[in-house]
Amino acid sequence: MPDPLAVRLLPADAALPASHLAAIGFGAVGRDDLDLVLPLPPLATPGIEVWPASGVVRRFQAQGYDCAVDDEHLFFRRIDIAASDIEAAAERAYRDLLALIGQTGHGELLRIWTYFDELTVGEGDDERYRRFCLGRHRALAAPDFERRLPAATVIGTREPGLQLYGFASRRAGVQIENPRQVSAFNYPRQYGLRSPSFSRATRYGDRLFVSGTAAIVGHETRHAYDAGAQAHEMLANIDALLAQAGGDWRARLLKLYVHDRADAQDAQAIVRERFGAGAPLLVLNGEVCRRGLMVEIEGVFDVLPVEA
Ligand code: 3EB
Repeated sequence: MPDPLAVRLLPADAALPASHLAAIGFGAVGRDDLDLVLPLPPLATPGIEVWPASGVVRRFQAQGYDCAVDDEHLFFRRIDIAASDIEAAAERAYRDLLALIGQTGHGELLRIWTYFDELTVGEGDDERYRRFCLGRHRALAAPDFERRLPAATVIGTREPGLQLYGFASRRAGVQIENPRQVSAFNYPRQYGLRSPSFSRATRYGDRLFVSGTAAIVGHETRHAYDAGAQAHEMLANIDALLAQAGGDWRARLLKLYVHDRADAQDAQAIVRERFGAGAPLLVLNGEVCRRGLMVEIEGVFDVLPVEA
């Protein structure tokens, strides 16, 4: 396959290519031809992420998911507006997802995004994000499952409901962990009854799917409530991860999540300092998985050819 899952950031009003696996919007988009519109208001230039297909696309529904498949990939998405018990909803969604990929033969999960409301509401082990992690873990736990976890993002929205999308393949990706961070699946007990089930990144051919990355070093939050210092720390994490993946990488899509609108400009400037003024960057208003974390970044990267 020439260039699988070559996502592009397009202007919010761009026409969709005739054949695409998925098109995702953010905030009030004013159009109805997208596969999913997430309630995350853009805090800079709005855009849509478009995932081109390789080959003919077939759309169908199965296991509570709306799906699209091309020659090798499965796009899946689910909207569960009634997900008030987040632990049960997460377990259901991830169990159904495993059933789905078993059914279609796309057994390798590459990348998952999950969004829900009131992310950090509740105390201690009752916090909704931690209960989400519990339900997800219950669905995914199996012998050696930590070695096969997809890259992931979990971000809080202001609208009720659980929304989830991602990609699976017939071909496996390669798990990449970050030497600067404890693997999330090995976080200690203090962050919840079950650790978050995701990998820091998935390498898939010449492409790297980087999980949501915050100002966590080891397993601890750095610079709590300081968006500027956290932006630098999260970029140091990204650089460590890219180095660990090997080679030189160019960003083809970056998403910066900012908890407070007031921090958007500074955080964006810090990211553009690192990736360039013209980097394909979406800045979105959303809540990060721990109180005190003000910013998070994720990305899709391409490996650069080695100079002869
Ligand atoms: C962190 O590193 C920040 O639970 O799937 C980032 C990306 C985070 C994914 C997840 C959580 C998740 O722990 C939070």
